[in-house]
Amino acid sequence: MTTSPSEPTTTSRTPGNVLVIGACGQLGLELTAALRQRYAPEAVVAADVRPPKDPAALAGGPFELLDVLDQPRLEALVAQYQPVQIYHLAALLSATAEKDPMFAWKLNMDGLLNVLNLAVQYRVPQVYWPSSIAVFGPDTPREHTPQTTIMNPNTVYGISKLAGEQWCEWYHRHYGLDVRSLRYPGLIGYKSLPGGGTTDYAVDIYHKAVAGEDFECFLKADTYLPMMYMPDALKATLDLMHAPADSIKVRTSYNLGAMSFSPAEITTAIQQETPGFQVSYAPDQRQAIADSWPASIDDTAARQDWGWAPEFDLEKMTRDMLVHLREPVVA
Ligand code: AKB
Repeated sequence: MTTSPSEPTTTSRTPGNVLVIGACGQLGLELTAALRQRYAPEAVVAADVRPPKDPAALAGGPFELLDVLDQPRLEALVAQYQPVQIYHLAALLSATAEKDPMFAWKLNMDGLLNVLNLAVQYRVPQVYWPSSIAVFGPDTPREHTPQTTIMNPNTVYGISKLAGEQWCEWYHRHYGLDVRSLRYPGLIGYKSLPGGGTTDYAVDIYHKAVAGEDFECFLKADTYLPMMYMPDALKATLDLMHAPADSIKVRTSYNLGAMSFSPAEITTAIQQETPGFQVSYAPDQRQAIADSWPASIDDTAARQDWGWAPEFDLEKMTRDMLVHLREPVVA
């Protein structure tokens, strides 16, 4: 029987251990769960600088405390587990990085270089590292932003992601390291919360709607940004990592699109399901970050090279988010 690369099949045969760094973050929690479903749970090692707030969230497989800036500790884990894949997700996101630029640069750059160097040293077959739409800046064409275009990011986060993309390409070219990357748009999911990003409003708004409260949005009503539902982001990540190496033509990072909407549009979509939900607007410093990013993304290269196709649009995502957020919490 053949299965598509994105099908979550549990198998007792694993290719080896997988290390997820930053496993307690918004993407990390869900990606760890998806990898544990796909492989044997005990083969997927979750690591983070702090344990998960809810211990049940990462139960079922190993957890290791790890500050990715602590190179000896990272090396000890790589030597111990000999991972066949490292997913390095730990980073400071756009809004937080602007508040602590030096630490953001250190974490986002030194963390990546620690991982890349150890991957070369220990012959780790594959590394995944997320980039972001933040690599683009105010000079970039905003609509259907192409894969290759003028970049000039003007946030610390964006500068670190653009530099990181170039490092990934360099390690691939110099060492043959199979490092792969996606430029995520804002990620929206019901299982985990984002923190410190400019796109976070699009998660918070659902929680307020379900709680029966009004929402105050930190972006203007007509601010369009590229967004993606978490199941699509997980599918994209796993499909990319399981695509044949010779199909991966972009060794910096792939543009990845799914949907694009404004706060006004997501409000309307929620109101279809939750009449009476109210939103007010109080733009803060995150507005300038959003204004410097693309409104929509051209992801032709990802579609052509490894068959990317999203499943969720705004309406489908909204129905799914509200259904799941309204589910009773099982004690
Ligand atoms: C952020 O808003 O900083 C992130 C991102 C788009 O990379 N969600």
